[in-house]
Amino acid sequence: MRKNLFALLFILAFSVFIMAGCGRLSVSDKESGDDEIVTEETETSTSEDTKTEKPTPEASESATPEATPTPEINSPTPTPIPEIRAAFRGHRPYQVDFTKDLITVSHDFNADGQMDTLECQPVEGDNGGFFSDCTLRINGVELPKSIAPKSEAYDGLVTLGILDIDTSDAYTEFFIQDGFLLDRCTTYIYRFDGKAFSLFLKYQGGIQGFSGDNRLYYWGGNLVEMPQEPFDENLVLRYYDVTSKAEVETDQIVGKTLSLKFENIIYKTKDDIIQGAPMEWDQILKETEATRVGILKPGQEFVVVEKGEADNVRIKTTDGLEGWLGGNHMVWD
Ligand SMILES: [Ca+2]
Repeated sequence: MRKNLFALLFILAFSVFIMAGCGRLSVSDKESGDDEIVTEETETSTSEDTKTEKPTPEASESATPEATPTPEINSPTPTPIPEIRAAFRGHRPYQVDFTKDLITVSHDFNADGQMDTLECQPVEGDNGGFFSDCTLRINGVELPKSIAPKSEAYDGLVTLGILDIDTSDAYTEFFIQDGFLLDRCTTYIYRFDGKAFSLFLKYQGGIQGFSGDNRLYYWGGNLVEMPQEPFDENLVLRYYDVTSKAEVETDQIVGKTLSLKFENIIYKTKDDIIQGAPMEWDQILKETEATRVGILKPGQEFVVVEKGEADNVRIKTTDGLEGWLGGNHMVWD
């Protein structure tokens, strides 16, 4: 009887061991337990919640490297140095979307004249293939788990980016974006000094660009942001000032001659600008029949005459139409 009990216990223990070790990297197993905080609550949080949240800069936190098993290396991507330079010239971050592949980027992160190698291996969580975690190293030094991003977004960690917040200092920062939606994601911005990492800023929002002198341009802070359009510094209406840790309004757009690459409604008044959930172009045309002065054509030049208090500006086109542009940030609630 006792022998049978021992045999049963042994079989049970062995079964648990097999199930626990089956089919997953040890890294995923180790990380997914504590870090899986993907909930319905996160998914259904409203944009209002996000809008009222101020960016929360966090003082550089101390970083103690932890020993973690090396994840499996898949196919490294080519070193994108020219692409980084091109992005920086346009004051845009260089970005790599997370896939199952190891991300490798060569860049001098601490201005010591030596090229550094950043390796980032996304780690899938239990939420339908989204990435809940990642293992990130520069020159073999690992980003400590104490400051690594812990995904709170339903759709997980989505992007790695490189940017240079202040071109006069010795750092090029990199960030990891948690959540796909740019109006409600969290961006973790880090520095590497050659030996250790620090969390430079935890930003509530999606980074679109940077000035190089401590201004961060974010989604929703510009007259328009389109996924297919590169970031245009001329369209900035608000930015986050890293030095003063505050959002700043700017009227730098006023007086400029600009053009947009897609059609836009020119409204009679700023109160006519439609808000709310995104609409098809045909529906917008129908809704604005009585409230528009005309339609701004792609590439048609206009001068910005006045900046409104929201995401709108009064314009005058070169062929004499006057009215308001705006309503480019309609989002789902
Ligand atoms: Ca720098």
